[in-house]
Amino acid sequence: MALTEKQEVLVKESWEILKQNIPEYSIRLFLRIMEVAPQAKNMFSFLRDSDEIPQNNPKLQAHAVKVFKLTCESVIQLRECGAVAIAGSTMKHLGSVHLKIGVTDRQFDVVRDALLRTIEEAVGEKWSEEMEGAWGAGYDQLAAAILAEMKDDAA
Ligand code: HEM
Ligand code: ISQ
Repeated sequence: MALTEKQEVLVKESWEILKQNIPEYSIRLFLRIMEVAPQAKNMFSFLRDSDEIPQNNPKLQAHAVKVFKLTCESVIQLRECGAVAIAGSTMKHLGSVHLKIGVTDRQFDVVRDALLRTIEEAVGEKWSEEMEGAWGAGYDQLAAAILAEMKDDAA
């Protein structure tokens, strides 16, 4: 799906809002994922040993930031180049990390939904169908690229 310039602006705007409160949105993102897919908790090395989602865990926040940021970059590239152009080495690395952990296709849907709902909550009344479409398209491209690397790696 081709994205509009306005959608790129909307995504950049919402990223600015997310950036201001990473500790909180990181936790929310994880809580949402765990609600739908509790078994995913043990996949994360920094969550495995605790009963709850740790509130002030730098590793957790760093991971969540990467997910938000990569998706945001993916939207921008999709707009500018019509495709995701994250460096091949990064994609290969992400493919192998997720393959090794055993992430499934369905879990990509869970994370997608959790990501969109977290952004929706963060931006409040600025949320719109256009914004959702942009973040969703960016995520889909990124997820497809990671899944392709995973299948490549597995072969
Ligand atoms: C690790 C991004 C989807 C579970 C990572 C890392 C990044 C990342 C950047 C860190 C890699 C490193 O350590 O160098 C993404 C993006 C996704 C995605 C952009 C979707 C487009 C998923 C899904 C799951 C998942 C669907 C399933 C629940 C994990 C786990 C780790 C990881 C368990 C390892 C964390 C650790 O213990 O260090 N991901 N991910 N990811 N991802 Fe994802
Ligand atoms: C997927 N991969 C790595 C880190 C993550 C953090 C939050 C939600 C999903 C993630």
